[in-house]
Order: sequence, then structure tokens, then C-alpha cells
Amino acid sequence: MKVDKESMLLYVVTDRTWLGQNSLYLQVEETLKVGATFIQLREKSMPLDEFISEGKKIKEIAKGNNVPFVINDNIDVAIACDADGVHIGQSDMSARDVRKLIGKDKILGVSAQTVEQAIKAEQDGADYIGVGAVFNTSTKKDAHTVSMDTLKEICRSVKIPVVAIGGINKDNILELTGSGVHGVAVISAIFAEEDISKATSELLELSRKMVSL
Ligand code: TZP
Ligand code: MG
Repeated sequence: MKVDKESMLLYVVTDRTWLGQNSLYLQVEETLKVGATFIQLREKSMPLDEFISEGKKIKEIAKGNNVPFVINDNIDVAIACDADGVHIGQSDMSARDVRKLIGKDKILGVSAQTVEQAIKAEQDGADYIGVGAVFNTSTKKDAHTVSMDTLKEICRSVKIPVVAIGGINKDNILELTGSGVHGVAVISAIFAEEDISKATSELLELSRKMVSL
């Protein structure tokens, strides 16, 4: 499975922070059922074997909903569970090396905070770029803020799809209108919400509006 601009519309990144007694599988299923267009499994402190078996299950859910599925950061896990691809940051292995490891058919997403990083990622074989944090967020403590000007410049500088991330919610998403992004990636605006289906549907509709205005 490869990505197109439409798959960036509502890119969902998982987080267990607000999970409580609920099941991450059911939550992922819920967001995909109502139209989330991409799923990234992000686990920051899970033993490798658990991460792999979780990845295999999420892969089936994503496949059943025909949505691309990537693993955050961990290339070994992505390969072991035969995910559609992997998403890496600037402090991870270089995009060029990751591309060699996963092959040309897998999805490679790269986070970029500057125009130079975005151009390099595209040259190194990235399929899409994640840019952020575009707004303040408490979900990722070490996130750097990216200005609206830089976001626009990145969108103008690369041909591959660009998805904005960081602090995006239904109240500020339309501020991204005209930036050139193809969609939004969110964590708390979905997983911190009581009603995940409703939050997903609302964001999807707003994202469609944002990219078309
Ligand atoms: N990368 C940049 S900001 C961020 C990540 C993973 C966190 C996004 O989470 P939220 O809750 O949507 O602000
Ligand atoms: Mg990372």
C-alpha cells in the first residue's frame, strides 16, 4: 500500500495515555470505521515482543478498513509485523538508510521542522512529510514549534504530501487553511475525547474543508 494526498486528510496517531480500561484495538477500529485515513502505531515504552504482536493486530484492523498503517520510529517492529511502512523523526536513522532496509514498496514518513530537512527527506525517498508541532501541544514534550511561514514554505518546496501535526483540534484546524498541507495528524484531539467516533467525524469534515478552501 502506498500513500496519496487523500490518505493524509485525517492521520491518526495512537496513544495509550487516556486509554484506561478501554482497548486500543477497539479505539483504532472506531476511528477507522468513521473515516480516518491513516493510522500510525506509536508506542514509546513497550517491550519489543508486545509491540510486534500489537502491530500485527493493528495491521489486520487497518487492512480490513483499507487504510495505510505505519509504525512510529521502530524499523525492526515495522518489518517484523509487516506494516505498510514506518514513520521516523530527525533523530532516528537516516531516511536513506531506512528506505534501503524497508524496500521501495513500503511507506516511509519523515518528520521535518525545516525546509532543508523536508527537501532532504524527499530526496532520500520519503513518501510523505509530517511537519510540526504547528500549535502548542503537551502530548510530545520535546516537540519544536514550526511557524506558519515555514509550514507554507515546506509545502511549496516538496512534491510529496505534507501532513501537519501538533496541538491540532477542531477549534484551530481551519487556521491551517491555505498553508498547502494535505491534512492533519492528531493524537489528543481524538484519543483524549470521550466520544472517539464523534471527534473523528468532526475532524474529518473540518480537514476536508481546510484542504479545499
Ligand atoms: N510530533 C510533533 S507534535 C506531536 C508529535 C508526535 C504530538 C501530537 O499530539 P497532539 O495531541 O495531536 O498535539
Ligand atoms: Mg521519532
